[in-house]
Amino acid sequence: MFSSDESFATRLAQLTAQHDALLMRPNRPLLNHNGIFRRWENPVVTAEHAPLFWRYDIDPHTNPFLMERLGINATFNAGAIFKDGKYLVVVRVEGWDRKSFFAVAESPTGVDQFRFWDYPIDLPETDEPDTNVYDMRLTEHEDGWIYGLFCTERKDHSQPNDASAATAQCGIARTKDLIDWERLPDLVTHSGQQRNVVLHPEFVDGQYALYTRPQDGFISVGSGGGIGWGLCKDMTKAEIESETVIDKKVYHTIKEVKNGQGPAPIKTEKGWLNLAHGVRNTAAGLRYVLYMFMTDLNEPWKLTHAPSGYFIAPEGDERVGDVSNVAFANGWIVNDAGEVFIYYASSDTRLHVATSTVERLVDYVTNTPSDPLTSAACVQQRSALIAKNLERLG
Ligand code: M1P
Repeated sequence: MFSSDESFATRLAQLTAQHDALLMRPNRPLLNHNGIFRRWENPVVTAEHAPLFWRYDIDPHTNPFLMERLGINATFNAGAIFKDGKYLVVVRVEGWDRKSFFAVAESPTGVDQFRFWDYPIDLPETDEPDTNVYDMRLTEHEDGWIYGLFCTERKDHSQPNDASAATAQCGIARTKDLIDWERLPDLVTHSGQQRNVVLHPEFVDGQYALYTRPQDGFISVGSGGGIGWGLCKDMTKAEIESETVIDKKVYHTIKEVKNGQGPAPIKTEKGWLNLAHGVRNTAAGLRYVLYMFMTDLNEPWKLTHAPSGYFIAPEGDERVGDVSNVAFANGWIVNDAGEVFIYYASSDTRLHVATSTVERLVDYVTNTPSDPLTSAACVQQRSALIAKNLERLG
């Protein structure tokens, strides 16, 4: 039962204290790690991080029971950027009403104390309004703009009798400060649908370069072969004439069913570090994991290194959520010390951080053997490692 002596003011004070405590809760790295990255104990942004004034009507006259009027369901799949010494994530926030929107959360440390700015992003629309927008990838382009590329989802009007039929395309907006956004026309490609489109930070052959993910349907990529690459002359009317698959789906691997570019790649002396997600099917449904690869510094459409298997897979509590068994990342940050903050979401529900360094990730990507693709070849690969180690151990 509700307590009868609990006044509006008392309950608001309790809610405020709990919320403040959550936002100020220190995070700590987990002791066990694999040498590649470290997980942190607490998720960095959860639905409970949303300000109370986004969710409650705090006027006792219009909301005497202090009810949550516009609840938040999930906070996940965030773009990320390091700006003026602050770690900023552009979070996919999903209301109880299932619609997603973008909101900036800011932290002084990158691992805790994330606090949402007062208002969500007021994203302008095109002539064809978006029904749902999500998964923004931020790119600080050498042209001086910060671009946000995201999925815009609309009803598929070619299937009027199917209330769940949708189409996915790449929406584009740009900004200088993450506050005022200019909406540009959606990307035009010659594939049926697009999701997971990411802008490369530098011009290539004098043109904008984009990672794409061509797909035939809304969920199934169908004949879409993997992560694509295409050039476009002008982001204010972006069109890609032809897409080439640079990282293809492969039978019986972590990216057998589909894959997609994560955030914009990180430039290193050895090449571009890329983070992506791979999807395979199981009897329990799709399983999403993260993997990494490196592309050539001067020809970023050429894959040079691909470590075997996954980089981050959902673990423990991460495995359960609105869409279980999903690890997904579309944002990472390199700070001035070369530390890397990988913002990954678990099961379409909450946002976590894993930390590493550019040096470690380059070592991981360039020195980890690649997937030999068959059981027998994997045994040979592992036996070679065992033999080398046993010789060393004497
Ligand atoms: O539900 C898992 C993910 O599914 C989609 O990713 P993809 O297009 O690669 O299948 C996206 O809707 C993503 O937001 C979501 O996390």
